[in-house]
Amino acid sequence: MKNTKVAAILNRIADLLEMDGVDFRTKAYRRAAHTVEFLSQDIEDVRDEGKLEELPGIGKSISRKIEEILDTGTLQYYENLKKEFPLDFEALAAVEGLGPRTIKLLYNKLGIKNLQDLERAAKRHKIRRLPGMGYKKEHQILENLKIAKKGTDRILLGQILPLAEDIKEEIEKLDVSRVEIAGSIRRMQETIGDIDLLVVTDKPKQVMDYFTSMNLVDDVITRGSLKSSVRLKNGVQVDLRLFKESSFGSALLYFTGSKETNVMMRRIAIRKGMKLNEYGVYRGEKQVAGKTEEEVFRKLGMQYIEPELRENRGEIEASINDELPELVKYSEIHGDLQMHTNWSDGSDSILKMAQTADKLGYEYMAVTDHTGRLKIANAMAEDRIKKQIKEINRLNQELDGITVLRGVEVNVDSRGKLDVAHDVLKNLDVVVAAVHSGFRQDREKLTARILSAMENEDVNIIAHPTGRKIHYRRAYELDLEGIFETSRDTGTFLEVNSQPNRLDLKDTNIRRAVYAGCKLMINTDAHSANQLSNMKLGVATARRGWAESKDIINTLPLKKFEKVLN
Ligand code: DGT
Ligand code: CA
Ligand code: CA
Ligand code: ZN
Repeated sequence: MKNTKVAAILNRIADLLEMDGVDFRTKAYRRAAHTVEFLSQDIEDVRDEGKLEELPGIGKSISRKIEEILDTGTLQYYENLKKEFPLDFEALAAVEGLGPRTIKLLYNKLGIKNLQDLERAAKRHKIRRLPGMGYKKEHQILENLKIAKKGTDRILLGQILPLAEDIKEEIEKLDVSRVEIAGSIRRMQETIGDIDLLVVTDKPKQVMDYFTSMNLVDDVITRGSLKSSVRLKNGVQVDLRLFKESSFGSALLYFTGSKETNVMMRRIAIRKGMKLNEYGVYRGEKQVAGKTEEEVFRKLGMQYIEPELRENRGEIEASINDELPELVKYSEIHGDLQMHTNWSDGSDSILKMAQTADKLGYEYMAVTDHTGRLKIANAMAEDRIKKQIKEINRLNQELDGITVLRGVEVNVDSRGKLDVAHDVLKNLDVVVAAVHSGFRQDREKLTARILSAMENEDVNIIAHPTGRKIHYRRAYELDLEGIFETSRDTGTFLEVNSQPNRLDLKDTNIRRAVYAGCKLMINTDAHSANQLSNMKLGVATARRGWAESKDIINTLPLKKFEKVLN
């Protein structure tokens, strides 16, 4: 169970040692970390059997350290190393291009300990004067720093969407004729900066009074007759703006953004001898459109652009040329093909998951609990997989309305092999394969692992293909074009994982995959029944990736879906 934790500490020691340069010690710790990470047994069991030193790359000294971690939860040697370099290594290392050596240089020469120090030094041009740095590197650090900082300031869409919808519903109970959520939330961007609300009302005072005194509000930032901003107790800012009915469409368009899309739209209006702003489309002084978004687009000679596409990624041109995709709809999903139950690390029973999926209107779902040797997530060994198949068969006789498919989520090991035998897999309807360890392998190795999983005939789906976790772990370095090609050639589906912090593949990669001719599946990877509703985040991501229903296999009805699986 503690394998991941032990491996993480060993890797961090290697990081810290590497600040003095790569030597035999850093290599030894990396190797040991790799061994522990890929270990098929529980590290505690190995230790109890007194066999730590028999593991590859683990000698007397590291084995003692592993014991200390297992006994005390930490390691004095590691704590001391951290004291030697009292800096926020994690945050600094999250800046692309900053490795242990550079971090040490920056600490020793400029005393840089965290992102704020780094930003100050870069802006004062102190970094370029350091040996081996120069103007270009300094500039790059500043750019990458922005990305790293943006990453942590912003909030996951999945965390904020329900809250924004609640606020919207409460305001709808007042004397209002329209309430809409605008901004990045309406575009369903994966992370968001704040909540933007637009309201039409005859009772502006009533609305502003309510808005500035909601229970959720911590602090009123500004209160005006047409715009107020508050900060909620969870730190999120909410802007509320009032508009007239006759301007609501153009206001919604403007405050939905993105900024870049707005700029392009305004140019088109000008080219047509008109003017576009948040109050309407104008010819001279006369408002010629503005009540609805549709009307504004029409007036500008454009096809309506769905909010999820408004990122200035070619949608304006496509709209003018009548070439926008017909995006997959939120209501078109017929089944969810990755979820976990209390047979592994999920919290609900198969029955509860099935009943909930049924309520969501699905025709089918697959139970894909963790399997194999990896000692995480209460994985199922082969005998339990067989038992579970029986249980699902029994349930299917009981249930009507939804079909439960028999599936597993298998691990792709360090050489691209699966951790469950073909003889077991061949009896299942759905085999989801995923990389769950060894993220530090290089691009070639990681790509090769995924390719060989795709070439395995038992595998139907590659789950969360790039492994990223928003705010936590960058995507693996992968040859995505190679993966797309093999996915297409082998008919292996790539997942759009709907977990709020995964959304993997992400929008821009979905677009590349669709362009390459791959077929995708949008799954929730739910670990409880209420997480099944995350599906809309995955669909939103697919829409942001310009996917149509023909690109998404689980838009198929069961009969056709089963044919495609075989
Ligand atoms: P966020 O809040 O950082 O997740 O992103 P947005 O897109 O919601 O940005 P926000 O809240 O600053 O503004 C909402 C929309 O208002 C934005 O998408 C486009 C529009 N907008 C705001 N400021 C400007 C601006 O300076 N120029 C233009 N053209 N549009 C703007
Ligand atoms: Ca916003
Ligand atoms: Ca805003
Ligand atoms: Zn799981």
